[in-house]
Order: sequence, then C-alpha cells, then structure tokens
Amino acid sequence: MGYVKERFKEIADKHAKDIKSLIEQHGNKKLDEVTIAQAYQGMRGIPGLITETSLLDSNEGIRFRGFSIPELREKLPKIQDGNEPLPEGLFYLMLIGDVPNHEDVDHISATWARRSHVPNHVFDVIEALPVSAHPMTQFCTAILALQTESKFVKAYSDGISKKEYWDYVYEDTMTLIARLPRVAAYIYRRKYKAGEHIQPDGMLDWAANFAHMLGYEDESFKELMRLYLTIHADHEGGNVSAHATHLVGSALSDPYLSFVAGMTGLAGPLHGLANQEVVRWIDEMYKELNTEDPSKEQIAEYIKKTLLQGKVVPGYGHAVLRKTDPRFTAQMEFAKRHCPDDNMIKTVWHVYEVAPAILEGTGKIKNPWPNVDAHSGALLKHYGLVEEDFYTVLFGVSRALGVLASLCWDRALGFPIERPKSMTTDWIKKFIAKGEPVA
Ligand code: CMX
Repeated sequence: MGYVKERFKEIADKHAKDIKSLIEQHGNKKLDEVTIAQAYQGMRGIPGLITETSLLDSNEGIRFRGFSIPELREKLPKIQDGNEPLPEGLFYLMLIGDVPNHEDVDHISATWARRSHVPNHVFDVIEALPVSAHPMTQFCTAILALQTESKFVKAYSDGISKKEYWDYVYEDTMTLIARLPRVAAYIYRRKYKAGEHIQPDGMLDWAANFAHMLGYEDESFKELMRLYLTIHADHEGGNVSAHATHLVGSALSDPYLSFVAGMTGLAGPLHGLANQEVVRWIDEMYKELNTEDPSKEQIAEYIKKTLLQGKVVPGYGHAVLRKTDPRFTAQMEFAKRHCPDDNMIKTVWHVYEVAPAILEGTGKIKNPWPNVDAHSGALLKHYGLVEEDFYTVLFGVSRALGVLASLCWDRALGFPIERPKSMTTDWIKKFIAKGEPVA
C-alpha cells in the first residue's frame, strides 16, 4: 500500500468515528426547512449532501479544504520556476485534507504515470465510433470501455466485506485518473489531427504530459493546463457532475460507472458544455457584426438580442454563486500575464464590462456575473487549441480529481445508497389543503 493510501485510511477512520458520534449526539438537529418552491425548482439551497473535498460560498466562491483559489495558487507545490499549482497537489489536498509537500506530489505523479497505460480495446472502442461523434460522447464511451479494468467489480464479486470497499474504490480512482489524459488526448488527435497520436512522456507531470499528448509543447500552455486542471476539479457536491457521480456511486456502482454518470451530466450546455458555447457565441457575434473587434455598445446590443431570442448568455449566471467566479478571475490574471493582447480574450473582458448590468436589468437572473466557462475557451484558442467541441473533455479530465476523491470518501465513510423522497403535485396540493404531510 502506498503511503498516501495508508494516510488516507488513517484519516478516514478517525473521521468516520467523529461522524458516528456527531450523528449520535446531534442527529435530530434540523439543518433547514424545505419549501414547496425548492422542491419544484431544482432543490436549490436544500442542505442534503455531505462532500468533504470543497465548499462553495455564494459570495467568495469555492474553497478546497478551506483554501481559496488564490491561496491554492500560492501554497500548492509547483514545478521548478513554475507559477501554477500542480493538480496532483490539489488531489492530495482534497483526499487528505492537508497541503502536500513536493514529495507527496511526486508520489502521486509517479503513481499516475505508472498506471497510465490504456488497454488496446479502449482505443478500438473509440475507433468504432464515427469520427464526427462529439468528443464528450467519445470520452464517455471510452470511460465505459475502461471499466473492464475495475478492481472494485472483481473484489465485490469475490465477496469482500463492506469495510474493504474504500480500498478498491481508491485503486480504481488512481488508475482511472492516471488514464484519462491519454484517452482524452487520443480522442483529440483522432478527431482533429488526422489520427497522428503522440506517445506519453513519463518524465512529465500529469498536466504537462497531457498537454504534450495533445500536441502542445509551449511551456506557458503547460502552465495553463496545470491551472486549468486545478481550478475545474471540484465545486462542492451539489453540481450535476459531482452529484451524479456521488449518486451513482451510492448504489455501489464502481468508480468508472459512477464517473461516467458525472461526465454525461457535464456534457449538458447549462453545465460543462457552456465553455464550448461561449466561444461559439462570440464567434457568431463576430460574424453577425462583421468585426472581430466589436465596441462595448455593439456587445451590449448583441447580449440584449440573445436575451430577446429566449437564449441564455453562456458563461454567465450560476445556481449558487452570486459574485464573479474566482475561477474566472484566476484565468483573467493568467491571461493578463501571458496574453493580454489576444483579441478574443479582450472581447471576453469587454463582455465582462457590459453583461452584468444588462443581465441584472432583466430582474430575474439571480447571478449576473461570469462563471468559470466565460473565460476558458478564449485562453485555449490563444494557444491554438481552437476546437471548441473538445473543451468540455478538458473540464471532465479535471473534474475527475474532485468527484473521485469524494467517491473515495463516500466509501470510506460507509455512506448508504442515496434515496431522497419525491412527491406528486397531487400530494403537494393535499399537503397545502391539510397543512401537514399526507399519507
Ligand atoms: N442568460 C440568460 N438567462 C439566464 C442566465 C443567463 N446567463 N442565467 C440565468 N438565466 C435565467 C434562467 O434561465 C431563468 O429563466 P426562467 O425563469 O425564464 O426559466 C432565470 O434567469 C432565473 O435563473 P437563475 O435562478 O438565475 O439561474 P439557475 O440557478 O436556474 O441556473 C445556470 C443557473 C448556470 C444554469 C444559468 O445561469 C445559465 O443557464 N447560465 C448560462 C449557462 C452557463 O454558463 N452554464 C455554466 C455554469 C457553470 C458550470 O456548471 O460549468
């Protein structure tokens, strides 16, 4: 057993004991009341999930184990002379709860490099799909093909005890994360680079090796990948990709099956696909206005037109956040340092100057500020990764870190199958008439 795994087990056992006594002493304490509106409107704000890896504050944004994104950028280990955190370090932080040192990060990097070999049948399965299939369809299919390697499935059918579930979920987690960059890069090179694949470089860190396999050797693109794969990793437990992974995992579906549920959710345009939609929206604006340097007035008119057409302005709004997403700010800072003169990036910044007031003016959009997806595509385009259909796959590779670290915790803490109560509208009407729950 590697020392990170041993450390996780030790911490998780202690935490499980704490939770047991917490439930014994305070289990009946109410967290909140649930309204009829909440039941109808996406369960917004209902506290009903435990996710240890990160916590979202609607004004401050995400904190990973208590650390904000600016703090992570300062405290997590970096490569020598690098500025951006290594995602391996964030994974360690989410799993263990403490900021790792270089040795911890190297340990995780080496583990993932060792396990990164993707079995041939996975490539065959990808090849069976038409090349025109959306990259997220190819990605999800490949994850299902990887599932044949699940150690959890084998151990479960061999009859392991409940106490051992975490062990095999941990093993599958590490193997799956190790293999995702190779699979994602394969899909990218297959679809956009005539199937000319690039072999992994085992000497590079996880993010840099991913950039290398995609075909990008620029050092600042590697830095962008380290930042990108860190900031997209987790956003507490209620978002669609995290919640779906957790929910499916609660049925003891293995990490591959659980993660693919999260990824099919991430592929929705209101969630992870928004990064692709933002770039398309800007391209369409350029086309319609016949300029790649629209004025703020022109952008404002275009936003109003989008709203009038009954469409969403992609990259803006959030179910929980009520201020500018710090993940947007982190990317903006990166762009200011590396590529402040890029045209599309300047457009993104101009949209930021005019969109919030217009969105707020509708009187119904609860958060008029940009989310993570408003910036990422323009940065990727700057480095030549112009194929926007692929952007959600990058998000998915990153999201694996958070949702799979959480899945390890779910099994280590012995969380049961998830089964909230649903009602019919008839039940709601009877409840309103009677003023109390009805049978
Ligand atoms: N443009 C236009 N209308 C918007 C909007 C936007 N960016 N954001 C919200 N609205 C609308 C909603 O569609 C809703 O309209 P109806 O009442 O007519 O149905 C109304 O404003 C109220 O919505 P809300 O409570 O403010 O937002 P929700 O919690 O329901 O939805 C989200 C949140 C993210 C789905 C929504 O803001 C949206 O569609 N944004 C654009 C897509 C996007 O950027 N998604 C990425 C989110 C981050 C991520 O998960 O990756």
